[in-house]
Amino acid sequence: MRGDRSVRGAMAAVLAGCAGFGACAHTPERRSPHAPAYTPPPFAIRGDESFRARVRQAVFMLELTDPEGLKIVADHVGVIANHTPSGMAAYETPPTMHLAQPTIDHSLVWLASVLVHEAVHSRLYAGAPRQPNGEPAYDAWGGFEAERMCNARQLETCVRLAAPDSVLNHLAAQDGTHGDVNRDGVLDYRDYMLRSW
Ligand SMILES: [Ca+2]
Repeated sequence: MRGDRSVRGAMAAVLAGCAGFGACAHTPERRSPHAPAYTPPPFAIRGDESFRARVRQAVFMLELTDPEGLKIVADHVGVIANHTPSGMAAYETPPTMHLAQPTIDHSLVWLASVLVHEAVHSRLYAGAPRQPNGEPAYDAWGGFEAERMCNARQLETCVRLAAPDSVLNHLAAQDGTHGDVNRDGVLDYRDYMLRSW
């Protein structure tokens, strides 16, 4: 919440600075160093206003404390959409991150770290070798080893964001199999449908 107000405050300051002049002479060069420009993220955020505000807050948190993590999102995600369940549709054009309500309602630190986790899936998808059908193997970007890589980067974000020990311990204890919801050793559509996040 604090981060979003800061963004709005900075925007309001810039707007207020222009409002007093008949012909606005505002240029980037003349902008006060205390009123940084607000640069919208290079991905679309699709959902109602509360969803978009919550995602913007998480993005702003990353901008402040894990800009490298935010760059992964910016480079590999085209749309962040309110959708059940959560997951990364890396194969869509543009790559689309789905976020369900339980993830949105989680702590802001957790949400910010999920943005990075899902973006790493998309980065893996983009970099994986293609099969004859033009698609990478699912394991290369969504399998157990891929999940471990995403969890590791998510943990790094959580450390940078000073997440509570409970969150750090939860992530550190993950073995990459959380997506196998029915615990049958196989990741497939049934697990996707059973997701509670
Ligand atoms: Ca399964």
